[in-house]
Amino acid sequence: MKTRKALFGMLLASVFVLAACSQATEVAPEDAMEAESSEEAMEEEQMLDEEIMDQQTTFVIRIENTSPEGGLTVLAPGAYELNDHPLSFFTPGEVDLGLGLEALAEDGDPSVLAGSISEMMGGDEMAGFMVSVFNTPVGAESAGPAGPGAAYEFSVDAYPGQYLTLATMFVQSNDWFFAPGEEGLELFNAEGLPISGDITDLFFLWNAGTEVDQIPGEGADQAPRQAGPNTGEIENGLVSLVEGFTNFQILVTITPQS
Ligand SMILES: [Ca+2]
Repeated sequence: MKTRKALFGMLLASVFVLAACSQATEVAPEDAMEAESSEEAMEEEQMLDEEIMDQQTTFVIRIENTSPEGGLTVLAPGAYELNDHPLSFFTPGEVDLGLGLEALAEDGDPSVLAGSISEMMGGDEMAGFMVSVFNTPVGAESAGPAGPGAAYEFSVDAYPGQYLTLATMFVQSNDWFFAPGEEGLELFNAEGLPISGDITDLFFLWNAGTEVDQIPGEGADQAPRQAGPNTGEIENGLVSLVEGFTNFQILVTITPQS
């Protein structure tokens, strides 16, 4: 719900901005002074925007499966979102939002989640927002899972103040996925400099709470063995951190391009 509220807030904010812009062009002569100062304010705001836009940076994000050959870690195609505020595909301690995280976490299908978020935001036209999927391992010819030694990579253009989140399934599970915490990743530090390097520590293994867990790597209802998508006992649980399981190896890096 928090995500929805935040999205709705942003939509409202942009409506007000549009309303303010259209008002500014329809002032009577006696309001000229006021118009002038509001024009100045708008110019100032625009300059500030340009300043921020000048600091736009392209970041390459790499999610690598560093498990040894035959290791339990397999990653699946995932989704990512860029926005102007802290963001997450879920709220820890609450049930799944029903936007498509379930298909991502149970079946490695990020398209439902990316599609419903895009729809909620009115498409990809809003400045500073984007949602998409990463689905083809580096060097592979087509979309598919990333086994030991394989990696996904994608890039985003972001300016100071923006946040990124992403999620990718831990394939040998019923409904587990890797993602950052509730606020996503703040792409610039307090000094306005782009973050860089190994950010694995900012990622966690989450349980979507949508399907009852079986032993990792063995469950008949887990993606590699299930009869079809969305097969398994419904759990109706809460999104939470996976506890007592550490048999996974990933490395996440972020590299700002100069
Ligand atoms: Ca399943």
